[in-house]
Amino acid sequence: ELCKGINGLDKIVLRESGGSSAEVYLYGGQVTSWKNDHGEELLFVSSKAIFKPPKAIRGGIPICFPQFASHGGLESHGFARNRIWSIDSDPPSFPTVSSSKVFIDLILKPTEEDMKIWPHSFEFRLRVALGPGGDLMLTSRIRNTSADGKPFSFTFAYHTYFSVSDISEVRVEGLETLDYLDNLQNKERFTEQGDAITFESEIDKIYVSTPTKIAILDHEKKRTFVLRKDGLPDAVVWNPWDKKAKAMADFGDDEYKHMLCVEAAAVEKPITLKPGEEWRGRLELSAVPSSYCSGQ
Ligand code: TA6
Repeated sequence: ELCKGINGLDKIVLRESGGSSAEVYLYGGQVTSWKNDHGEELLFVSSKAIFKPPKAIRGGIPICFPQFASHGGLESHGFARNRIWSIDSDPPSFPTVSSSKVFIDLILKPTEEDMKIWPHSFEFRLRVALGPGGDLMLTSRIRNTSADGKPFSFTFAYHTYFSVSDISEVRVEGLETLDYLDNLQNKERFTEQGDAITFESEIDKIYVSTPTKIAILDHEKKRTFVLRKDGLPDAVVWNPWDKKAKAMADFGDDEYKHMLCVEAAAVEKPITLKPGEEWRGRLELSAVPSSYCSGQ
């Protein structure tokens, strides 16, 4: 249902019959909560997050569009996460065969102001859905609605903040041996080592040409997040660690221990749309019990 969230910002609460739930703020079209059927919060939102435009909400699933980071001259991560989205009352039929009955459709179109900084007209339709087992599904459909015949290019990410019990006991599987651009080393290209990724310091890597499925194993919670993506060839892994955490006003000094960003993205190769063309990017998250023990 539509209700008032923090600072009176509008948010939609989705409840699934099995007990799982999700919350989406119209501000940023941003998911800020995803709970399993035991009411456990699966996403991280900083206790110091600022729910006040134009500051992006620190946590949940920020939508990075029309650019990821500063790959295109706009403000970091574009402006979609800094805008108030609308509820899309008459979405064109959603071809995805998601069996979910519980969803909300949001839409974002550029304002005059936006057209000054990014002179392209688009319609960005976002569907946030809860599946029968509590899976969270996000589908973005971005259409070039320019009348001037001009194509446009963009980069994109679902900047997902996962809640983890202890970052030093988390492993990520599915990215080993892949190439990545290291944001901490001038975006230089490297190849990842041969086994699961573990964390003992700041990481900011854009893995390119990644598989559709990535697993994030939380030892203490005996829980695995499974991230499935479609139309999003890259995956960004980020943890600010202690120094960077302290430097962020909207992030608690110790909170880096309890979060990890694994972001389904299209960064290395921008997406180009001719007028009338539509791009679709899907993210499906599930949280399953896992018998993983660290050091395995
Ligand atoms: O996703 C990684 C990243 O690009 C990092 O470089 C860091 O800047 C992070 O995003 C957070 O960006 P933000 O603009 O939300 O503070």
